[in-house]
Amino acid sequence: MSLSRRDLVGASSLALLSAAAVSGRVQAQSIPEAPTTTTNTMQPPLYPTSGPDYQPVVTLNGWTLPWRQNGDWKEFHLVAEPVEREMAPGMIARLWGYNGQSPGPTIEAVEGDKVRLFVTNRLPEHTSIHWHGQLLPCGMDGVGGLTQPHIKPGKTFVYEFQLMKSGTFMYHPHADEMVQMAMGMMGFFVVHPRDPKLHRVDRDFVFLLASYDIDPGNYVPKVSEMLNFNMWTFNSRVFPGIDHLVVAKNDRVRVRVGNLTMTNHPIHMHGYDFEVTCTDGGWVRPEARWPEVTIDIPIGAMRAYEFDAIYPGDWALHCHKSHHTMNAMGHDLRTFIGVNKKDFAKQMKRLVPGYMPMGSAGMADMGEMEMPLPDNTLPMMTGFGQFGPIEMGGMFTVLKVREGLSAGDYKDPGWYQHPPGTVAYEVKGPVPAATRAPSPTPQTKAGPVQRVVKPNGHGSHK
Ligand SMILES: [Cu+2]
Repeated sequence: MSLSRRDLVGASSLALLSAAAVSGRVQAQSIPEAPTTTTNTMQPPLYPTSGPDYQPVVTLNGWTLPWRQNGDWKEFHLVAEPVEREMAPGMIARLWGYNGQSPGPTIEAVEGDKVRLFVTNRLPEHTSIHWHGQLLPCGMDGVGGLTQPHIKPGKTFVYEFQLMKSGTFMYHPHADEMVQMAMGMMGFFVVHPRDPKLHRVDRDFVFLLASYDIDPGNYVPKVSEMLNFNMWTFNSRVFPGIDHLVVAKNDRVRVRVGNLTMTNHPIHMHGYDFEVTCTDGGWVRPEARWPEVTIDIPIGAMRAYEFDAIYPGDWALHCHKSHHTMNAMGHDLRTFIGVNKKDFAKQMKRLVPGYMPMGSAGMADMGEMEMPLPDNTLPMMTGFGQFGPIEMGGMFTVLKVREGLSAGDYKDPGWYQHPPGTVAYEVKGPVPAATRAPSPTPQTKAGPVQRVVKPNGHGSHK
């Protein structure tokens, strides 16, 4: 039987009032181990071994934090520390994160669970953790200075609360936020419904949007940046380093996205329409949903959308701000479209030996160009598909829907084998010239020629 919200609120407020009395104060020797990882490959979903059943999430290029059951409590141990994150092959960022990576591991639990979260600080400065979206006692809200003393370097704090509702939440510091979020400190917090049949899907993907400003050739983000970010990431990875979303045909799929950048991101998915079913405020009632193909993820917000994967293919999934599907570039790049680069290059080479003209017909040539780059820098647009260069970077990945994948199989199935006759193709042979549109109405001394307007609104020109 599932707990009603009323039961939960009643039971939990009692539990919360007496949490310390029930649990006793935790002693240092009973702190659970802190699992850690330094890899950036997606770990298989962590299926529950006790308690209510649920379909666990998968974290793109990430993992879920194992917990320990201790009496009534699910215990987790997060360690805030400096980490190295490969953003894509060829570029490492020196970030701050949790348990070996940025973002930190995803926390998963069930509505009604009592969770005890240990947080150890191995950063050079103090921190705290805010549990974004959770309903909890004020003193567990993690705002340094306001609801608790800061966690000093070397110290461990404990947060204890009962999970009041299922949904899509996150965690991040509420201490020196400008620095700590710019350095990559964040993670997902998914609470599954107590009733396993409620909001059940077959595959459930999570990723956080983060932005960094890392100058070409550098490793550490500039933390004072307000606007001019150059690395736009899903889970601190950029295309072509972002995992693909691998899905079996006819799966019910949920994608949960949270935004911890300083701008909004219109996330667009090709091939499907879908509905937002959950925000960090809770589940959206079915009668309040509408179809979309792009959803804006506001700053400091989460959105979860769902669809039935009935159309096989390789479908692009990306932020629709075109500069967010680019890797580091000079923002002062001049536009040379329409410039005759031969004459220009001759003059430039006299001034700048080794000057390379580019961009006079657009910038697509940069997608396949092999140009020497500074160390630890990714090409601005890169990545290859089965038909050529994809010319992307940043917030771009692929939804791969395939027939016949078994449940729990997230291996990359390779590129989609298009059925014969279903791919856009080039016309062979002469193509009729485009007909010219009628020229504007001529002016005469007597004034404009009157055009006879037919009832259907079209002019009388032949
Ligand atoms: Cu964006």
